[in-house]
Amino acid sequence: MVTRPAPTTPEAPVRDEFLGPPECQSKKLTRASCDLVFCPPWERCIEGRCACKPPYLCPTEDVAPVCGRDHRSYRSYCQLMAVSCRTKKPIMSHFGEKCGESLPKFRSSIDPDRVVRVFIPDAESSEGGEELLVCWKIWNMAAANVACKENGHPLGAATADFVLYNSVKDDHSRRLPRSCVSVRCQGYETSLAECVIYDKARIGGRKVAAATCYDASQAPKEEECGFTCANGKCVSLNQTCNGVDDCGDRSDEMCCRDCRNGSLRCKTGVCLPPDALGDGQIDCLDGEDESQKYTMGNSEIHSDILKSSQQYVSPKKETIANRVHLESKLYCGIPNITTVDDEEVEERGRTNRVKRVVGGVPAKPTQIQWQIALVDNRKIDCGGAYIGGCWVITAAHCVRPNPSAFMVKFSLWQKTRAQNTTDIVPVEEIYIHPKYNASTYENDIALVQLEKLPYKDKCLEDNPAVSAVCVPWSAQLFQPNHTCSISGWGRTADGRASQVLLWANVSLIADCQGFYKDRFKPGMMCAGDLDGSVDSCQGDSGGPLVCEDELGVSYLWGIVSWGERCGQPGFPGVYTQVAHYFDWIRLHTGWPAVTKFNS
Ligand code: 4AZ
Repeated sequence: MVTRPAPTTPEAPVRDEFLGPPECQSKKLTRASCDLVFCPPWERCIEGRCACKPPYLCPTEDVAPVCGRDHRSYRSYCQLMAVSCRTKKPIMSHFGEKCGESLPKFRSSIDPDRVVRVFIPDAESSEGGEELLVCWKIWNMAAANVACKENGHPLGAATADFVLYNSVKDDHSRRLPRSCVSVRCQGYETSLAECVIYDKARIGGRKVAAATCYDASQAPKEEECGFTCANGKCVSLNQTCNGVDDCGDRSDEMCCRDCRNGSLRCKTGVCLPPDALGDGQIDCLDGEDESQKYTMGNSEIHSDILKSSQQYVSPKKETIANRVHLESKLYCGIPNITTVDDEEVEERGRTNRVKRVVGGVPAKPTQIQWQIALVDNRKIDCGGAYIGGCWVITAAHCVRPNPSAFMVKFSLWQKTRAQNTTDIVPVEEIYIHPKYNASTYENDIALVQLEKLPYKDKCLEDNPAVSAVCVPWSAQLFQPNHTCSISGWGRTADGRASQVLLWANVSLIADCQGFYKDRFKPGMMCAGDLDGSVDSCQGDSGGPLVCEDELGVSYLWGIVSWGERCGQPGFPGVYTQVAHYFDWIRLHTGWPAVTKFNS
């Protein structure tokens, strides 16, 4: 196989309207930066990096067996990839039960004239499989990178292009295949065997896929490089922020102000390829790529691909099934709407509009289903949020390490009167953040573990008016100016605590350091509006600040913590940033209780 020098970029423009600022570039973000993107199902997110999962953690439902190049049969694609992830060797051969020594395994090669060949095993055929070329139609750098990596070039491809089939020489020693298959890779793959392979077709006189592999020794110098990938590879500037993983580590798609050629930009600054929209698999952390605006036209195209891929099973199907499975284990962030009764509520907040500090309106009796009231020696001075299982999150300044002094009231509306859905649960244990500082309110977060019901493995009876809110695993999930909501029984403008649960919308505010100077510490976050008309106040502490993603799933984004009085213009409310404490929360609650896809 030949390698050509990587294309030189004539001049390297310093600024680019698509590529994000140098501060972001210097972070060397890649596909493993799971504050910004999802890890594949065989990896999980630990401290912001995707790490290999133990194979036994792979889901076992809706999976198909796969055959490895080691002649071993694996239960699922996820299991094989988890092993491959640990050993750093490509193991995948093909989907299917048959995997004996006698059955040839998947392989790919790149001819001296750059034509890409694949051998696809087929237990039914007499030769044990078939050699094919790759169709040019959807061939791109992400796929060419995988082909080159698989054939001994760690930095992947320099170019993904085509060769005219008629010009390909039949070199007698090897028969030239008459058919080609379409290969769609995302870029994480270590072998073309791991990509979606579909649509076998006769080639005729058309173009077939070719790749020039990247040769680091002949690459342009750093100063002359359009964009230097995190892995050191050099790509041209117009290959960045186009949705395609040209680098091979996705670093060219991670820090984007805007995306080229109409590819979608997630709010985290990551550009997605067009085929990621509405394909049933969430790629943006907030689910924007699967929200209604994208699922309309696109789902047809995708079902086409799935139909034609009948011939060769696609790993994407299993990934989607894995996600559905993980999602079904963890139910959070979606209130039970049938129980939000809207008839019986007098919305006094609308009619006699006293300006309350929270600027809020009374909630409906079972509207905020994760809101709890923390009872401390019969008094309610704090709120909290139910995150599922036996766990409630509140502010550290609301509790002491004395569980017997506390009770948790679920589905409370009027502060002093239970409704028929109200449930009162004793507290088993209180975990205050070990670095909580009572004078600065740093790390103002605590976990309240509920007592189990007698002879049961759960802590509260099923209650249609109680739902868990999701715990965010990434501080990038919501951005400044996002509108979220707060709720509580705290003080209103007249200085008195509210008798019914109030709620209000607030915006997330960036650069809070500017308002509070060095009183503002890591792990804190501001929200409200700068004229001070909406704010949380004394008595709301520990209560939830909740943000909804593009799919309508609610996350506990903040915990009411402190502020310079209440409703003071220029002094927004300060909240504990829950995502900042994800690893600490998970340490106590365990993985399954809080983790959605990145587990
Ligand atoms: C408090 O004293 C308190 N304006 C809570 C929230 C805010 C101020 C004070 C935010 O518990």
